[in-house]
Amino acid sequence: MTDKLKIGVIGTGMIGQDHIRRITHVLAGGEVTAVTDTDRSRAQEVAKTYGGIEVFDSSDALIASDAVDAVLVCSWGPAHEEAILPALAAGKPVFCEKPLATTQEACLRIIDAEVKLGKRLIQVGYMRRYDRAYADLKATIESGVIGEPLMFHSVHRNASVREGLYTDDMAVADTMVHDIDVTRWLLGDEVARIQVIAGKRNSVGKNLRDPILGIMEMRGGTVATVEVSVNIGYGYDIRGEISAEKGTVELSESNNVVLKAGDSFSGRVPADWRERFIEAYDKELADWIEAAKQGGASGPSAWDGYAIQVVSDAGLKAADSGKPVDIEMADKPALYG
Ligand code: NAD
Ligand code: ISE
Repeated sequence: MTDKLKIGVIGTGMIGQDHIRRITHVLAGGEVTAVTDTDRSRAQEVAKTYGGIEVFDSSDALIASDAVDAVLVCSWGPAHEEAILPALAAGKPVFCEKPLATTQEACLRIIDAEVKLGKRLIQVGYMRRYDRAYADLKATIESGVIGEPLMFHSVHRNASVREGLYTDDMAVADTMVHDIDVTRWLLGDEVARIQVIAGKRNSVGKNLRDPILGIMEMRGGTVATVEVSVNIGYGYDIRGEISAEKGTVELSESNNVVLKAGDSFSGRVPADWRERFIEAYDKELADWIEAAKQGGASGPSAWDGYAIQVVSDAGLKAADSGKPVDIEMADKPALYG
């Protein structure tokens, strides 16, 4: 396919709109031709803003349309499966925002359907793998210069979350899932056990279990710690450091410049995920568009989505009990290498 990929977007909320903006104004290979949202007025508003976009009443109708070559799923997690399965049945490539689905059973149904097709058609939106700093972290580990990784320390702080909409379980199921993804990816290993500790609560958003500390033991023995804080106030702060046998490597601050004035120095803290990972989102969607044009998919797979869901479910159990929970996963189909 040499023309632009015709993309149908399911879910036109925050990230749906951000992806429509980048497909329309930043990337060259695709165009948004169709949208749908359970809140029809929101979809209509977006179609009006951009022009040339058809509004559909349902995801099934959008997927079936000839105006759609590939499907971008940006609805709420529990609605992802009902969009992905019909898209796979129609043989249309899918980019699904994280999480792949919200239960292991749904993830396995999606994997089953993709395996039956005999080729990958799904990319899941774990965008940190496309971030330059994370890619450098991985390249440094793989170069061998710091030796064997022993520990990974991840910090994931959100300035604030939507009160009433962001619930206790989301610290693991919506936020920590990114850290679970990069831990598996950086270390090239699966999680064997997870413990989640909640201590003193932040008095901002005082009904939430916030902050929490996740401790993951990988099958190969490397240990990863993850701090998730969701009402830190000062900005969106993402950190990561590998401690290895012969050295360490960490993400640097994401500033373009550091200001020194008077007797102090300072730099900008990103406001939110859209700002911090703007390049990574651009790259992940560019990658998806190219692979979709060839009738395939690359990047984080449905298997990654499933593996993260298993760890996330165990993390929620661990948070409730305060005890470590062992990870039990299905066998990995050959399709996912
Ligand atoms: P949002 O609430 O702003 O938008 C979701 C939209 O989906 C809403 O407009 C809602 O009406 C619509 N919707 C819900 N169910 C639907 C269905 N069955 N069919 C059609 N539309 C439906 O939420 P958001 O923040 O944009 O998050 C959407 C998804 O993106 C979530 O899965 C979230 O985890 C993910 N997300 C990923 C990142 C990231 O960093 N990769 C960042 C934010 C959100
Ligand atoms: C949001 O859904 C994301 O995926 C962001 O990347 C994450 O930082 C945030 O905590 C989530 O709510």
